[in-house]
Amino acid sequence: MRKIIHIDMDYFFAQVEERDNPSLKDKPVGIGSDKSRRGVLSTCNYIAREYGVRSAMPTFKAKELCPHIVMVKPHFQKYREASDIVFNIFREYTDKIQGISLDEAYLDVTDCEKFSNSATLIAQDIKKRIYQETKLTASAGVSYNKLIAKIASDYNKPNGLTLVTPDQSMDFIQDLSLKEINGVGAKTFERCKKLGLETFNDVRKLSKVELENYFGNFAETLYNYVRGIDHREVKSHGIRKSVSCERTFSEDIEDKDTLLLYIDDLYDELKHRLRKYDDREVRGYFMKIKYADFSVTTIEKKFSDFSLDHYYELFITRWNERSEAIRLLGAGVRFGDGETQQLDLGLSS
Ligand code: TTP
Ligand code: MG
Ligand code: MG
Repeated sequence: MRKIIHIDMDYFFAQVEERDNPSLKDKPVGIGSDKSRRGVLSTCNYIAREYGVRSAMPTFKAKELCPHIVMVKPHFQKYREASDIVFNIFREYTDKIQGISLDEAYLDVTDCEKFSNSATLIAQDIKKRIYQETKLTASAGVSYNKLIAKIASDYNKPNGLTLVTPDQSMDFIQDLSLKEINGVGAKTFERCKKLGLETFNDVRKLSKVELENYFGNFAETLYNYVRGIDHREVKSHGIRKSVSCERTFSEDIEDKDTLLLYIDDLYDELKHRLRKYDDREVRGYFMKIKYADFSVTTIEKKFSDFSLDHYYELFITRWNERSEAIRLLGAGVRFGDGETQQLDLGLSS
């Protein structure tokens, strides 16, 4: 049996801001730009959540729900620094660390010898060390697999520590909403509801064959999950470094306006694909161009904000240097190293 800890910092960006400005502590606080009408909140503190304010909510909506919310501009550098300290603490316990975002990771402590290999004591100690070194609280879930450890870390936020042992796990999960499962997004959940499936227990009543009819490839996983079974490893490597989309044209294109239209297209597709990675920090954006003679060039810039204009700009800069027939165009973004933060990509617009 493995020993997995899932750690997630509490209202991370907002907690860092509170730490550095204690006058915020008794007020509802949202993190995000106050200026742009289209802005959304990265997160908010727990006082703001009492008003129904949530991550990714448009700022104007948050202000409707909570007119006295204090908006604070994000300071990503600070979040990254805090995150680096936290991840360095993790390394004192194990190498098997899977960073999910700046504030969240899975640790496999099956082979950790500290505290006589008690995962609960290890988690407690990690929380203590995090607080000592950053003055920030985290919540931890301790269990025998990733699925349950993650749900457990969310169970008693903030500053919680929840252990779920194998013999407790069925009681723990049976009435949970299927939404708690990574991979059951809003769409899948709607489909489940239409089938009369809302909780783990509802799904447990179905046979494998029935599940296969409803969920295809996802059936086996789901069948296991609702029984508290999850074989996924804590993967310390192989985090995706970039996402991009490409078009190879059936005929080389030399007309600038046509190429710009293809960039529109690529941008839309990229934006769509990035929805899956909304927990990753975008560090840069790039374009790839392959010319008719098969020579390839990549143009790249640091991330400021995600917009079509930046891709136009990259392209035109290059086009002014070399305007020749093109056989392939690509557009992409580069992510940080996995121990990263989330950014507003404007994907909700
Ligand atoms: P989360 O861990 O999802 O949220 P949180 O730490 O703010 O609150 P909780 O106590 O419930 O864990 O995300 C971590 C940080 O990532 C969050 O502080 C801000 C950022 N973030 C975004 O920028 N956009 C988002 O949509 C989400 C969900 C998070
Ligand atoms: Mg968090
Ligand atoms: Mg998180």
